[in-house]
Amino acid sequence: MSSVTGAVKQAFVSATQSAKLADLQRDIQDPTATDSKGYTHTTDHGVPVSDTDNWLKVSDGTGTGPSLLEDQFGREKIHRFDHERIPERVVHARGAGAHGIFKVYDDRASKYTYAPVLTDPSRTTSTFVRFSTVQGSRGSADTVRDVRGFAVKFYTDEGNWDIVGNDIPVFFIQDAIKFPDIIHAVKPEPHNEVPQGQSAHNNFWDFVGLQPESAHMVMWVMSDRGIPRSFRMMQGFGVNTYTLVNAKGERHFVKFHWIPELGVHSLMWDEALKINGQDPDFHRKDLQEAIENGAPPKWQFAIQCIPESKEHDFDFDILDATKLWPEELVPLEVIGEMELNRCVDEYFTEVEQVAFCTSHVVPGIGFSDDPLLQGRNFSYFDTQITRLGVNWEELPINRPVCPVLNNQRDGAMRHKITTGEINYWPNRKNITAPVKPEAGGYHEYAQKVAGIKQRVRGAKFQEHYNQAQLFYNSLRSYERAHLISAISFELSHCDEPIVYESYTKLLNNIDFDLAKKVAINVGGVVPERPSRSNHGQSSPTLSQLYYAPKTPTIKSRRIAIVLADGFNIAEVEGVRAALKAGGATTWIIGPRRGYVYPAGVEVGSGKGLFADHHFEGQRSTLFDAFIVPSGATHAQTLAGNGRTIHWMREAFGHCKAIGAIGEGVVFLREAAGLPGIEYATNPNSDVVVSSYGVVTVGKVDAGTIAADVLKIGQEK
Ligand code: HDD
Repeated sequence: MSSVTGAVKQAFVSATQSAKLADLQRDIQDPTATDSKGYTHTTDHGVPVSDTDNWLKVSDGTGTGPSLLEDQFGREKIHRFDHERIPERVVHARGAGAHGIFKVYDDRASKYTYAPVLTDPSRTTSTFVRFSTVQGSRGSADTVRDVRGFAVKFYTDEGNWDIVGNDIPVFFIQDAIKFPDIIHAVKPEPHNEVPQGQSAHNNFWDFVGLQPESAHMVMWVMSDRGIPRSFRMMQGFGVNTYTLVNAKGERHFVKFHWIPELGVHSLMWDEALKINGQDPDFHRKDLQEAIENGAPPKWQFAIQCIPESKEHDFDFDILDATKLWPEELVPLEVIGEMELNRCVDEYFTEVEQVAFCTSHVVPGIGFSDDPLLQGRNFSYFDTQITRLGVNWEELPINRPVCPVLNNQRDGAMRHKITTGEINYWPNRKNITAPVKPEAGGYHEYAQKVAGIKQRVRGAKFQEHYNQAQLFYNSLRSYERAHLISAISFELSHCDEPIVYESYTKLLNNIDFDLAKKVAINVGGVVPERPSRSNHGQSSPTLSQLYYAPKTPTIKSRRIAIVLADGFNIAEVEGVRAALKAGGATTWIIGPRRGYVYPAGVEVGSGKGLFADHHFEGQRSTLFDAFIVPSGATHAQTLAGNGRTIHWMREAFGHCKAIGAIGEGVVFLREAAGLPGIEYATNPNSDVVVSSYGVVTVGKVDAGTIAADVLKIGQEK
């Protein structure tokens, strides 16, 4: 038996890129492999089974008699099935996860922290990330309007560190004691369990109307941030204020940020609503598809730091989770990056059983007095015991990659066998000894605390509208229009006048124009004058466009090539190659799943292009851009089909890029009739006409048009 100090030393040599994956190998079972005796199917206690289809019965051979309770095989099968489910998470029940790696670029963060995970560029730390929605249950749809969870587990050599964040930098409430109230208010109402995956109901808007500290976050959720295009295209925020301590013992307050390589992009509300029905697993599948197609999602990791001495230098309280730290006041320092490069092998044991705790930090990282964080530190640990049981930290996905040893053993479902007679400290053998801070033991920062015990909130916690206004002012005009529509949609679903009237009154504290427009839409109280002046401040960093990649990219975008028999194969091949080179995936959509035949090839010859889906099999909402090649009969077929016409109109309505060539342009112009568009009208000209995202050309060298289509998505 080694001492803990010995075990900790051993941990320092165990870090490799695949530390967690290597660890998981111990438990991965391959059902295609037979054991040494050739058994392929056994009971849970390992006995080979010969018949899993017929319960043991009394029968004379001519008919069926009663089933026998003595059938231990039948009983085990049913009994295991009856107990397959565990309680779903009380919030963030629906999620998707993936494995990844994290690295820092250099040691620049050592001025703030001595945590090796943030300062040692030679390290590659394994991570597991779970993305989620908050309101809906496990089976709800992905593209609902909601906050997205962004929870990251770092398997460091000093133990697990969890950043349990969201895609929005602020939270609804300031004090953890209000969490049950906000969650009860947003979740389905207790009398009828309605609505699912929506905040558009009386209780939510009643609560947020009476709890104005939520105003700032409500603005974020009602903005396009509430309906991301993909988990891969969201920012992530630790939200709460944590602390970092450096080798000199100095402390800084810190906020954690994730910045997506692909930029921040959203769906349109109409798209989101439709995808909820058309493909409720859209985000889950998108994550898997990107990783499997060699486009692993990446985020930069950034910190914002405030020295302890400057804690009170701001007009907001830096420990108030309903406030962000404007980047103009506290710049972001990008120190590392994370890539998600491996899908899970099994959903339940990885995504469902992964358990995060805000209280899980490693030496060099600590907490602040943020009253939301303090309560979270209690709550997460508690909830894992209900969900998974007391030994939840031993489950494969949760166990650290470094040694774990202490004097707590036993409890339901203990996995490990720890040898020896000692399970207490101090002990005569000096084993399981605590590790001194100098040797790597966690050290609590010595913080002076004095005051009167009371239920109270700080003075600066009383101001609720300045940053809600800052956010609203910072949006582009179309982002504001989306936000106004979103709040109007939600309040339209509230049927108690006191609810929508109160909220429209509250909005007037944020912006007069916003309040007026929403009130008119939903039958609220139309204000005559602002109830509060607008400070007029804005920050470009709060518009999601700010995070668009410097060079527009089509990497990992889904592009549909819509065609029928008689299409131009050279164009399709050229365009496909160009799009593939840009990192996009292309999907052939034809009249049937099967071969579609180019011009000059006999229909039915088996020498066509294989379509991935037929026109009815997918919807335009599931793609980012569209190509319609030339070809006379092909274009006529498309023009005669209501679904293909709808595809183009709907895609155009969702501001998606559409590229067309030759007769494909005629189809767009005459059959789909996209309004207000300038088209390339000369079939013999190779001049590309680009108009409202519709890119058309009469004739083209294969591949040239692709360059124009590569511009997709910059603002979406
Ligand atoms: Fe929470 C889950 C994010 C406030 C109590 N929360 C949970 C998850 C995320 C967040 C991403 C899902 C983790 C996973 O994928 O397993 N929560 C946040 C953020 C908050 C926040 C960013 C504000 C800064 N949460 C918050 C408070 C409390 C909780 C104030 C309670 C006092 N949250 C929980 C929980 C959950 C949870 C009940 C449910 C399942 C779980 O923890 O593991 O304990």
